[in-house]
Amino acid sequence: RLLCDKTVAYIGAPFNDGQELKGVDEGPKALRDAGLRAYTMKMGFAFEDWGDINPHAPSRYTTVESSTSLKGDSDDSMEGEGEGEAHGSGESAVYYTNVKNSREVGRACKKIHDATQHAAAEKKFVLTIGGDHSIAAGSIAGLLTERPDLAIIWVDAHGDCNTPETTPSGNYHGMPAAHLLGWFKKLVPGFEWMQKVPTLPENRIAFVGLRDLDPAEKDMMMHSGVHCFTMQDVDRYGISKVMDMALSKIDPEGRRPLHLSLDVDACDPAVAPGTGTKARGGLTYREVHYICEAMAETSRLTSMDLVEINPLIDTPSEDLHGDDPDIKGTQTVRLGVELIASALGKTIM
Ligand code: HAR
Ligand code: MN
Ligand code: MN
Ligand code: MN
Repeated sequence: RLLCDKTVAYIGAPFNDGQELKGVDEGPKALRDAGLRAYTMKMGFAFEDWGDINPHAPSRYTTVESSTSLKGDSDDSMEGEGEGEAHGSGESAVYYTNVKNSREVGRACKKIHDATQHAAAEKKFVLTIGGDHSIAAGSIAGLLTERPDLAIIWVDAHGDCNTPETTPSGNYHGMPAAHLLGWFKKLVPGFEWMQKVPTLPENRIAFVGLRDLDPAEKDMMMHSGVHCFTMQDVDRYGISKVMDMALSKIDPEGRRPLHLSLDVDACDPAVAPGTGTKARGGLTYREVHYICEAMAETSRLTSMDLVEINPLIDTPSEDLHGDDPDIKGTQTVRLGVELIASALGKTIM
């Protein structure tokens, strides 16, 4: 009995305000141009393109805008160390003010939330394409609303578990997991809607591929109930054992719908050069494919994010050997199509 239909709902989240580098917002178009629709249809899936979320336009889904708002301060302020200053009304005492572009990020994430919730309600396989990893706060929030027992494999070089108190950068793409886990003590302007979203229980997320954590972030992760599998674990146990362990932690009875949040920077930069925050010593081509294949083999994978693909800084495909002629585009874009295919059940035999 399948938890979702064999229909992919493709939700483009061309969004880069959660980090500093231009280009990651071109991911959704690059994957379309690479031939993703034809590729997945050949695998027996229906493919519905739900279009791109426009982060700067009113939502095609949202009817309720947040009723709370801060008065007279700017989106991009980086004041203080994460503590809201008093702004007369006293309202800002409950707000963080150091998340960069927070209103833009928050509003875009609400639109993504609405789209993934809608697609999940229609029993689709919900495929959200970034954009930077900020979009996972929206996609997972929407999925959790519709599929409350969802469990998550978060594949990343980074923990994305900073809070506004611990972030070294102010970039929201280093924080979405912490936000979903309910680790923020105050509101973030633009993200007021998150208060109504179910909090993700700590024991329902496992991180795979970790190798670049900030000190305070590492401390919070270690002292929480989240499950962490570093690159050293991949070395020690091999990727198949790591996936067995990760899945049995987040879904001991093997009954939950599963979500894969895949940040391409989890891959080694030799495999995925087209991404903004590279970290050496990452997953090999086969290891990252194995992760997707293992998720597909559960028959419970019902949604996926693919994020941080930056076509503008990607390596041309001439440098690739043995590439699939049915996929077009640069190296990391091609990898993205192949990983989606594996997550949808493409097997070698
Ligand atoms: N940990 C750093 C920060 O919070 C860098 C974060 C993230 N980069 C990513 N996310 N690509 O996975 O700023
Ligand atoms: Mn913008
Ligand atoms: Mn990430
Ligand atoms: Mn990352």
